[in-house]
Amino acid sequence: MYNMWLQYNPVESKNKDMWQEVAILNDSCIATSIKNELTIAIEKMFQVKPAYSTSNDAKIVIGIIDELGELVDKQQKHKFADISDESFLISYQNDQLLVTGKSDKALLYGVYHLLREVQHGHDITKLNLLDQPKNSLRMLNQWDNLDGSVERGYSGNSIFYENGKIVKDKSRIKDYARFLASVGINAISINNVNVWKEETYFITKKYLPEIKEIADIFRAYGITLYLSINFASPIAIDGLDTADPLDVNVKQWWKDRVQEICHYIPDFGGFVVKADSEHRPGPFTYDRDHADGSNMLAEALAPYGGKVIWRCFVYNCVQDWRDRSTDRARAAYDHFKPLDGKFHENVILQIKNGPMDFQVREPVSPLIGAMKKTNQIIEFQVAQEYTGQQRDLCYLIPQWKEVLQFDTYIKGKGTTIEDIVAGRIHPYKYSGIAAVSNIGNDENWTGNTLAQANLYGYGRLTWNPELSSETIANEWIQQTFTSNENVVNVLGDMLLNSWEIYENYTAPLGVGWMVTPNTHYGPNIDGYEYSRWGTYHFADRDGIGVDRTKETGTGYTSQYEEPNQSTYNNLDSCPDELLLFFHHVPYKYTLKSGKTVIQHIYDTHFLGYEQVEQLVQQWETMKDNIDPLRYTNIRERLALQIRNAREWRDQINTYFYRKSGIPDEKGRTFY
Ligand code: GCW
Repeated sequence: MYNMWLQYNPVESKNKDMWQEVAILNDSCIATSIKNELTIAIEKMFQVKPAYSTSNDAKIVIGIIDELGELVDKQQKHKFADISDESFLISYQNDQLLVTGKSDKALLYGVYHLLREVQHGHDITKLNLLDQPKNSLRMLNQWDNLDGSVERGYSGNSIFYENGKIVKDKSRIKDYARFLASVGINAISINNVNVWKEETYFITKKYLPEIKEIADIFRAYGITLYLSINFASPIAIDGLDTADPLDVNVKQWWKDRVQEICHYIPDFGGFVVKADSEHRPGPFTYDRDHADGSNMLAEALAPYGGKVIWRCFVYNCVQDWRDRSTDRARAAYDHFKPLDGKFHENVILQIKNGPMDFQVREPVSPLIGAMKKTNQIIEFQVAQEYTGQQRDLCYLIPQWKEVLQFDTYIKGKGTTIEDIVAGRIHPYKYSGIAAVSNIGNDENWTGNTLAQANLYGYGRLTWNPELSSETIANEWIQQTFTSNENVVNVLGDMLLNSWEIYENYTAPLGVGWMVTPNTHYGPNIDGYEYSRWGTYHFADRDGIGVDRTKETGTGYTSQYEEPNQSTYNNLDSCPDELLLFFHHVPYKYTLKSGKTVIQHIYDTHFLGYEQVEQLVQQWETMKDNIDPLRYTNIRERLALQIRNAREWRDQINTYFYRKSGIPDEKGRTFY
C-alpha cells in the first residue's frame, strides 16, 4: 500500500546484468536522488545490487549531455537544441544504455521513465526515445493546515504538519517527493490557500528554517516550493494599518519578506494567492483590483525569479436565492477578463476547470484562453471533494481529458484548452496545470487505494496530455498491482467506467450540487437551494435547471466564443449532459437521447446503483490476485459507495417523483 505505484515488482529480464554497472556522472542533490531510486528499484526488480561508477564504459550511463563527451553524437545533440531543459533522451547504442538531457531534472525524469519501461516488461535494448513535457508548470496544491487537518482531505491528516507544528520526521515528505517526481510534477505549494492565523507566519523566521528543510527535500526531486499567503499579512504580522497594494510601506514590507524567504530558499517558487474569495482578504478592501494586488507581490518576487499564482475563484458567496441576475458561473470571467494586459509578466492566473467548483459535470470555464496577454494555468481537483471523497470510486482522467480537448474556438477551430494551457496559443511566458492534491497520512496515502490512480494520472497527463485514459490506467495498474491480464482488464474497466457511474447516481444533466452542505458528501437536494453560495437547481413542480441564456437568463452563455455560444444558448443544440446547467426545462422535455428529462433522471439513478453493484462483483473476482490489505481496503470503500449510491438513487427519485407527479414508465419502487 505504502509505495503506491513505485512497487518495483520483480521482473524477468534477459538484460538483468546491465543493471549491475551504472554510471552516474554528476553529484548534485538530484543525482543523489537518482542513485537512491535506482538502488531501491534495481534491488526489488532484479534482486541485484548495482555498483555505481563514473565511467563512460558502464553498461548504463546517466549524465548531462556535456558530461557524456563522445557518447552523444552530433545528431543527438542537435535534437536538444530547441527543447526544454526537462526533456530527456534514452538511447541504447553500442551495447550501452544512455540516459541524458540538458539538466539534472531531465536525468531524473529519464530514469523514472526508464524504470517504468522496465516494469512494463519492455526490452530496454530497443529503447530510443526523446521525450519532453508538454506543460512547463506541473503543480500540486496542498490544502494542508498547521493543525494537521487537510481542507477537503479524505486520506487522514497532513503529512506536513501535526498539532500546530511542522512534522519533525520528514520521511513521508521525501517519499511524496519521489512519487511526484516519478510522474513529472515540478512544483508544489505546501499550505492551504485559505491561510489562517498561524500559517500567515510561514513567511517569517518563525517557520522559514523548517520550511527550508522541506524545500531542500523537494529540490532534490526537481520540485520547486511555493507558499500560499494571506493578503493581509502586513497587518496581521507587523501591525501595519493597511494592506493596500499601492501603499509604499506595504510594497516595501513584501519586498523585505521575499528577501528573507529567498535567503532561506534561494530558488523559492513564489506565492499562491486566494484573495477576495470566500471571505479571504484581498485588494477589494482598498478599492484596488486583482491586477494591483498581484502586481505588487510580483514586483517583490521578480528580482528572485519568483511568480505569483493568483486564483480566479472569485465570486459573490453571499447571494440571495431570489436574485436571479447574479450568476456565480459568470463571476471569474466578469472579474478578470477586463483586466487582460494589466498583469506583470510573473503573474499567472489559476483558473478552475469549470465556472463553478469541481462538479462531476460542468462546462469548461470560458475564461481559459480568453485573456490573450495574461499567463494562465488551469486548476483541477485530484481530491474528490464532489466526486465521492475517495470513498466512492471516480477515476477522473477521462473528465480532465474531456476538458483539455474542449475546443474554445478562441483563435478559430482547434483552439483547445490543451493548447492554451501549454502556452501554444497565446504568447504566455508561463503556462501549465495545477491541481489540489488528494493525499494524507493514511497508510495508503489516498484513503481509497484506487484514488492513487488519480494522482498518478494527473502527473502523467500533465506531462503528456496525449496519453489516453486507458494507457494511464493500465500503467498505473501494472506498476501498482500486477501485469496479470485479467487484473489489468477488470480493474481497467472499473476505473474507466467509474466517472460515468458516479454521474449517473448523483446530480443529473450538469446541474451540479444537491450535496450535503459543508461536507459535500451524500445527497441533500435542497441543501444549498436557499443558501448564499449561489449554487441552485431551481427545481419546482414544473421543471428544473438554470437559465443561463442571453435572452431570458443570466447571459452566461455569451462568455463563450461562437459556435460554442450558440450551441449552449440554444436548447436544441445544447448537449444533453449539460442541459440543466444552461436551461430551465419542463420535466417532460425530450432529450436528444429520446428520453424525457424526468425519465432520464429515474433511469440513470436506477442504473447508477446497479453499476455500483457490478463494481462490487467485479472487485470480488480479484480476491486471489490482490494482497489482502489492498483487496480489503477497496472492498470496504465499495461497500460505502453502494450505500451512498442507494441513498442518492432513492432521494433523487423520490424527490423528483413527488415534485413532478410523473410516474416512472417502468413502475419501479420509489421510497
Ligand atoms: O470548493 C471550495 C471548497 C473550499 C475551498 C475552495 C477554494 C480551499 O469547498 O474548501 O477552499 O473551494 O477552492 O478555494
